[in-house]
Order: sequence, then structure tokens, then C-alpha cells
Amino acid sequence: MKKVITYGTFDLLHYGHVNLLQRAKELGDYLIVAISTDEFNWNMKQKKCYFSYEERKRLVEAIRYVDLVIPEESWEQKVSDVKEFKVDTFVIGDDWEGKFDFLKDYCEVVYLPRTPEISTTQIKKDLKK
Ligand code: C2G
Repeated sequence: MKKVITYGTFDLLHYGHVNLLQRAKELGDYLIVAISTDEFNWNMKQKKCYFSYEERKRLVEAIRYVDLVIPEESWEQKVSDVKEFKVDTFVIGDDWEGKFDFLKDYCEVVYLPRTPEISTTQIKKDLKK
């Protein structure tokens, strides 16, 4: 079984996220999604989420491409996650191009094109109009 892992906040879940998860699943048979916890988002990404970790986990678990959701609590956990879950492929959007190449020592690393026209920031701006 080919296992794939990806990481993200997935707050205000939108079709750009689903596009990524669909393509991630196409790279293997089993997709693990590490969702940033509220603390990690606030402390390390300065992101204040609209939905809590539990609510974002509920939403992402409902996506047909996703097999397992785990918490992302630190930048450093990726190597141990890849080892612990025996992951074959790490995948993430190309806004992170090159940032996780160190994982190539442990698994395949794939950067996928983002869905260009949508972002949570854009959604929030549009809703303010
Ligand atoms: N994404 C996408 N297209 C968009 C928006 C997001 O393909 N229009 C992808 C991102 O590239 C990422 C995933 O969807 O692969 C989740 O996006 P975010 O929730 O913004 O994740 P981010 O805050 O970038 O966190 O350790 C890695 C970080 O946790 C990634």
C-alpha cells in the first residue's frame, strides 16, 4: 500500500484544498492529512483560524480522498511522521516549493500546483464587500 502524507491548516475549507487532496490521493492508496493545531497555527504561523482544530478535522475527515487525519503540532514532526507511518510520498502545494526537500532522504517529495484563483484570504476579502 502506497502511503501519502500532506500538511495544512485547511481553514475555511474550499475547493482549492479539495483539489490538492484529490491529487495527493492519486499519488498512492492511503492519504494521511496532518492538520495544524490551533496552537501551532497561532504560535508558528500567526494564523488565527475561524474553525477550531476539531471542526477542521471533522471537515477534512469527511472528504472522500482522506484516510487519516493527525495533528500538526510542530515544523519538526515531518521526519518522524514519515518514519512512523511508513510514508512513501510527501506532497504539498507549490507555494512551498523547495521548502521540504530535506524529506527526500526519507520519501518522495512532490509539490503540486495550487488552485490559483481561490484562497481563504480572498474569501474573507470578498465577504467584507
Ligand atoms: N492549496 C492549494 N490551492 C489553494 C489553496 C491551498 O492547492 N488555492 C493547498 C496548499 O498549497 C497546501 C494545502 O492546500 O498544500 C493546505 O493549504 P493551507 O491550509 O493554506 O496550508 P498552509 O497554511 O500552507 O500549511 O507544514 C506545512 C503547513 O502546515 C502548510
